[in-house]
Amino acid sequence: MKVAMVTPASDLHRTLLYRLGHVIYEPENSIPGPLILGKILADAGHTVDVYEELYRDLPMDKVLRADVIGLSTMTSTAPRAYALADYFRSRGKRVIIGGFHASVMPDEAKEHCDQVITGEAESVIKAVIEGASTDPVVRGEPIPDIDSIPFPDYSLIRSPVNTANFITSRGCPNSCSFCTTSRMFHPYREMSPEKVVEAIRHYRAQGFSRVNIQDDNFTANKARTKRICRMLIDNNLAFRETFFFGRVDVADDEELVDLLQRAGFRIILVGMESTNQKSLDSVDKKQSVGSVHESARRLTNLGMKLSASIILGLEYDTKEDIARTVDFCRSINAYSLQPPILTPYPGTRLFEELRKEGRILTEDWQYYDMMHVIFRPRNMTPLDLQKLFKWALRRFYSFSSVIRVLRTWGVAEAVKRLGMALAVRFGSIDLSAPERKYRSIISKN
Ligand code: B12
Ligand code: SF4
Repeated sequence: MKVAMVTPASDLHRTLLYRLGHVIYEPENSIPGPLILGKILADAGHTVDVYEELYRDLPMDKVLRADVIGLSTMTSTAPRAYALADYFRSRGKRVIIGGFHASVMPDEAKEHCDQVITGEAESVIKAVIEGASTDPVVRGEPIPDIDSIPFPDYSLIRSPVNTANFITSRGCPNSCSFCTTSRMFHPYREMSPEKVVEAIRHYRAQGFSRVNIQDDNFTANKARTKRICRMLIDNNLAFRETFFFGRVDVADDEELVDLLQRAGFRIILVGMESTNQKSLDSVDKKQSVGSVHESARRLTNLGMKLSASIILGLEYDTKEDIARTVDFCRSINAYSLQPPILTPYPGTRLFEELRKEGRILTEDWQYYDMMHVIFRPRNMTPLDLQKLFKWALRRFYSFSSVIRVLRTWGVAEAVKRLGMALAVRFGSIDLSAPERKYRSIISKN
């Protein structure tokens, strides 16, 4: 059978402005799930093509050559996935929908397709595509031994990709109330260090010079992380600069930091979230502000590139708290700032709580992208929080920071920072239809 797997992007993320932003901000990369499922289907003898819509429009004529089309959903991409699904079905195609959003809203997704797969789809994808499993909603059970799952196969992708995203564990041992991934991937499972090294060898052989490790917490099991690092160093397989998500407490283990750096794991994204302890506690973060700050400072002092993620809009945060957190990140010379706006994703405890309190402003899912305020915060208006998001970006990616970046990381990074400084200033002048619609939602609240 001929199968196309499509990862859509929302109307907003397909505008010229966002596409330009992607060029500056991140190297082209793909969501791994469809490439794993595609590999399973290709091994079973099907012809598979995988497309991403984030960086380039879909070549519809090619997609429509498939017999079956699989669509991946995040919450913000669900409306676009549904529009595509309706179109593909009108052209006589069989359509399957899966991924994060469809897993928690299967009845909604079902209206637009032939079958929905919820959860991790590896165990059922072949049966569904081949017609052996015909229920309208099929539950994919998590595979306990993730070593047995094939690597994402980048030879199947027909869209531009220059970085291989790869995940070496599934889920997270913690359970923060806003988090969707720890619910989607449950229980927490780890790939063996041997398998991780095999994957890195595989991506090197495929010609990749960059890999992003997309585990929710690559350092959750420090002994395993150390073993992976040692094996990469011993086999001379380290990439120059690998990105990963970690807990800030890696800083407490200098041996680990040293091994990570020697194995090329130099860009760490850490969820620092807030400088307000009550806010941290409100989302079950189980960390103290003081220790997070101390560890973050130590990480930058030890030469790691720290991508600081702070959540804007936590229950008890005030404008002053947010300003203090941004300034702290500047003061320690964090490599980048990610200020996602708190987003109550359907399926999380947070969504249920805010809905019960009547604080959800819209269920137009396209705005659930962590860049739009879609709930009423406790200590400020939604518009104030939306403005703070833009302020945080402008404050961190200031023109004066370009000099600091030049001194710390050199010319290439300084040029990138200059691009960001321009983008966060002029990017807010967005006249696209989705932004106009959003402004009308937020101004009423
Ligand atoms: C890599 C990644 C990206 C990459 C690549 C994404 C892309 N090109 O679209 C980049 C950095 C570009 C990105 C961007 C965004 N991302 Co992102 N991303 C991730 C990340 C960190 C890892 C993905 C991964 O490796 N997962 C592991 C694999 C195994 O899972 P999977 O790909 O989801 O696939 C499995 C299932 O979902 C299912 N499945 C998936 N697709 C399909 C399709 C079919 C047909 C079927 C049957 C099953 C199925 O089966 C797969 C195998 O088990 C996840 C977090 C996470 N841990 O998942 C966030 C995550 C998916 N992203 C998220 C968000 C919000 C975004 C952005 C909106 C952020 C932003 N503000 O720009 C954008 C939207 C991009 C878009 N397409 O419009 C959220 C989604 C939350 C939600 N519930 O909707 C997540 C969960 C992070 C979070 N905050 O919790 N992202
Ligand atoms: S630590 Fe991160 S990945 Fe783990 S539950 Fe909390 S937010 Fe989710």
